[in-house]
Amino acid sequence: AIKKEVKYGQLTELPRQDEAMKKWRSNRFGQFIHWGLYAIPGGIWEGKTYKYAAEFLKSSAGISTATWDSLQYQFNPVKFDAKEWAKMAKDMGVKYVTITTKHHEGFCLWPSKYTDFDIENTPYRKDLLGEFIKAYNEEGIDVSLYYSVLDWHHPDWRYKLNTEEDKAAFERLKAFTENQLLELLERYPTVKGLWFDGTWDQCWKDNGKFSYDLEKKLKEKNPGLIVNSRMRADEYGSRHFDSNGVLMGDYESGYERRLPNPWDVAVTKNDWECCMTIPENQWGYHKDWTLTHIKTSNELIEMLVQCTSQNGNFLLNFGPRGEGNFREKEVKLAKEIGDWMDDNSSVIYNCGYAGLKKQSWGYFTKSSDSDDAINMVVFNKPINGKYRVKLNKGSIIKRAYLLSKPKKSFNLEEIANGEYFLDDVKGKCKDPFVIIIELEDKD
Ligand code: JFZ
Repeated sequence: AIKKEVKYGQLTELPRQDEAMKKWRSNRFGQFIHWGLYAIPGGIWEGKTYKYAAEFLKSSAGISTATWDSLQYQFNPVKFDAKEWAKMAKDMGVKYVTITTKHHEGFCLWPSKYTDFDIENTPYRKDLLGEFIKAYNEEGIDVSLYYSVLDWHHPDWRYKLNTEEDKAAFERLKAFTENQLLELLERYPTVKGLWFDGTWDQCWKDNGKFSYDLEKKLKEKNPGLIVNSRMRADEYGSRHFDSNGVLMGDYESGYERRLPNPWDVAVTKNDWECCMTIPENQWGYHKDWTLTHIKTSNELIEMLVQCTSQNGNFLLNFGPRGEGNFREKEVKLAKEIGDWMDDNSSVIYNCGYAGLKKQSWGYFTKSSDSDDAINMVVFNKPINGKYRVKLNKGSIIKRAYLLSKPKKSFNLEEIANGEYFLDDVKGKCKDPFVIIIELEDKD
């Protein structure tokens, strides 16, 4: 294919190898928080339940902007305890968090100079985002900020620019967007990343230069800042990847409620992140969780491991209530995942693709700290009780053992060059468990 000249594509060479990016990559597990006015009605309006995503209730129920915006005067999360939230996240095992500072509804969780539709003008009044960032940072958790460019509240937002008046409005929206983002980075200097959303509108796609210049400006303001590919379009309107297929932003953020399926080694060459909901498509708080399947902790842990095995991060979403606390089910799942992480996080943090094909019992991961060990995370126990392990030709297993019982070694049966059966593995099979493979030194 003939290469196009792309002026407003990627800013730097990928994958980034600076300290900030290495840290992001080693984190692997993050918490996503969707919180805004939509948490108050929680998917139910005038007695009617709307099954579609709770954060879209305004649009699903056809609520006028004036009516929706008046929810601002009800936003009073008296049960919000930033320290408790941060503790729950820490105990779950996440190393970073991404919180919605402004979702499509346009309401801002920080006191913004550029709008009155913000936390300052609610009964709560305080700088909620500031409290949040401080508490998470104190637990050692990196904070990234989600920001929707699409804005149902802002009078200057429109999908497509048809008239001169639309173009003038978009100029004002661009200034507003840039001002707010620079304000966020100015107010909260510990922020590690920005997670852009609502960038699928025609106006954004038609203005690749704007997102290019903006990415540059934001990174000048906060060196090391990490932005998702969803932020960007190039001058031809290509999103995420430029017109030559080069990834834009710092990592691919197209894995939305899905994983590479089937497992695919091709994805390991870029940094990427999967964002996932616990129910089906619900990001904001929905009162009725009987509407769809609710994932179990083992399903979620498998997704986390699958991401890790392919060099991806896993961002698991929580939707707190309007009052500021989490539903019991979310607390319980966080605890179950945390219990698993307590014993097994060494196969997650700082780990990635092991250089081997996917095998039927589960996933390999490999720590970048170790040359001679690989981790097997088991989700499917074979009926014959033997684990078939296919390594690269010439690889010799020195020893294999359960991470939870390092003293006992398994019997090894060599089947072919680099291929083994592990026998006599009496792993508990209720939860995903880890087998460590120690390799013979090659030289
Ligand atoms: C967007 C939002 O509309 C949604 O409310 C939530 O914030 C989510 C994280 O992002 O939804 C999307 C965005 C992209 C895709 C699907 C839903 N996509 O690329 O398939």
